[in-house]
Amino acid sequence: MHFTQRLTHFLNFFLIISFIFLFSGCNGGVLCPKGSIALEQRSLIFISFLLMICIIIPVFFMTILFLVKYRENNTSSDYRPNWSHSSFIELLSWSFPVLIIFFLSVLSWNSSHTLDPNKHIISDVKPLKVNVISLDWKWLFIYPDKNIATINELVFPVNTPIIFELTSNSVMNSFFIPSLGSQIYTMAGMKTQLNLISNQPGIYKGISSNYSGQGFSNMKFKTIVVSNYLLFQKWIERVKKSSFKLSSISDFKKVANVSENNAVKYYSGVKKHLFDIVVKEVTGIKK
Ligand SMILES: [Cu+2]
Repeated sequence: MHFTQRLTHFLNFFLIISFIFLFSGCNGGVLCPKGSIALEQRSLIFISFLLMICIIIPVFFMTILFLVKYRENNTSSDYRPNWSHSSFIELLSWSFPVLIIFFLSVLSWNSSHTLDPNKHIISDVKPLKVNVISLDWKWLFIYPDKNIATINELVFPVNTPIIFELTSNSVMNSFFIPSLGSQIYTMAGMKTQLNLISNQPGIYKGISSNYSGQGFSNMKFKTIVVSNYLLFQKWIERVKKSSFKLSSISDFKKVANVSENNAVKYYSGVKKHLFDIVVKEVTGIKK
């Protein structure tokens, strides 16, 4: 095979591979944001990526350049065995990394403040509170203002800021809806907070992105973002028809029992302040 032929083969292969990588990412991951928080996080990823490309591309070119220029059978270039220092090269090779580190640090500083998970999302719509408790191996979602709870199903209306309060009844887990951005840890005896919004109705996958034992791989939940408040209200009514209740700690303990591959389950009543009780229970402070 000729060199040019081989090169075109390689370039074709490279093109196909890059297309696969470019478009396969777009089925519900962080690169396919559905809410304003996730959108900002994606641009952060892109900007950092582009900045780092500014270093990587010249390095690739220089590698080829040096290989060609300093090959053994090159007789046309200068031979300077005593050369030892160039301020120009020093300046070039230090200034770019310093500049990029500077830009990246400014970027990270700013975005870690604007995208702080504790920060409430500004909107005209009244925010919705959801308490999240990670169990072995399922997710319990409590809607404290609606007096309902579910296992492995999260439903909320579009364009409504959601204030999540999260904890764990067992080991550490990580709550993550990739399409909406911002993963956050759930820890026993601790409360973490997360503010998210979805600007597009749809069904998004939710996962635990922190390994937590043998049932972990099926510890997934569905996030259903409905297109209006009426549909949300209808869903609440459906949950309220359930005959299951979480009206006492012993009810909760039964739910919290270790189990794998859990189906969606609705609870039409929830003990008041159950979330705070679970947080305190674990720490042993029972006053
Ligand atoms: Cu902690």
